[in-house]
Amino acid sequence: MEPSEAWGVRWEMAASPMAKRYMKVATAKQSLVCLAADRHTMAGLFDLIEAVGPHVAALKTHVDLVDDWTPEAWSRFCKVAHEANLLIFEDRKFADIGKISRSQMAGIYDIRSWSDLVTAHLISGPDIVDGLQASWTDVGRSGGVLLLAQMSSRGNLLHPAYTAEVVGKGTAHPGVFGFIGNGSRPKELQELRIAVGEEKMIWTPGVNLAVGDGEMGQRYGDPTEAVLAGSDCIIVGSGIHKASDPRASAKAYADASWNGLLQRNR
Ligand code: 5BU
Repeated sequence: MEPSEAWGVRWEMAASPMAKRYMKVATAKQSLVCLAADRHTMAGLFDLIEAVGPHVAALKTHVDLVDDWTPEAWSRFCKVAHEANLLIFEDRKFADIGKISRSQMAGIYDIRSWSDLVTAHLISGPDIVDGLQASWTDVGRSGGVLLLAQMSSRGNLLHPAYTAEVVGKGTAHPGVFGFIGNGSRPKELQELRIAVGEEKMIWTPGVNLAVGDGEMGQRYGDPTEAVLAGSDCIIVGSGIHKASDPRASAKAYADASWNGLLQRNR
């Protein structure tokens, strides 16, 4: 199937080359799954990528939670991810002023040199997006920012008025790839999609086939429902990496998300 057929209006409206790249990969793999690769060792990460690579379209990392992290091992890991045709998304949740966020993209982890996407809060104002974009330019690369418009955790402070401001500023900025929405609440997600319109991506954590409450305030919603409500990518962590058979689990999430997309565009 061609991406234009699978994605319909989103494909036509998406202005960002990174969004097009994601939709192509997702179509080729028939999977709208971003794996939250929250394993704490490099070996665990390599195992995971090998097991699930064919069934996921992107890889979400927390580079600072790996116990035995080294620049060499990480660069090998990113190479393997590229070979597996995965976008790399560092969920760093930047929140500082523009110039410091730009510097934080460098430093020991040098996120600007290997990330295709990063998350940011808009709490410090819109210049954070320019700071992050400048850091990719500094190394001759390009990337996209996902702004946190909602979160999946209970009691979070991203209230509707805040969400509306993030969406208003973010939709107007070409450096914004899209928004993080709450995958655990389809109704909130539908409202977010209406506010965002068709041009930008909405990616959603808080998704698990076992719907309900997770650890420490995490909340989970159903993958197909999230896509039907307007999510373009379900971010799944423990549902895959803690499963007894991560590959089979990744395939199950891929099918649930892909079926959701086909139903949505029917
Ligand atoms: P889980 O194991 O599927 O619960 O992992 C969820 C991942 O998504 C984890 O890496 C979080 O950092 C990330 N996440 C989230 O759970 N909720 C949010 O609102 C945001 C990110 Br933003």
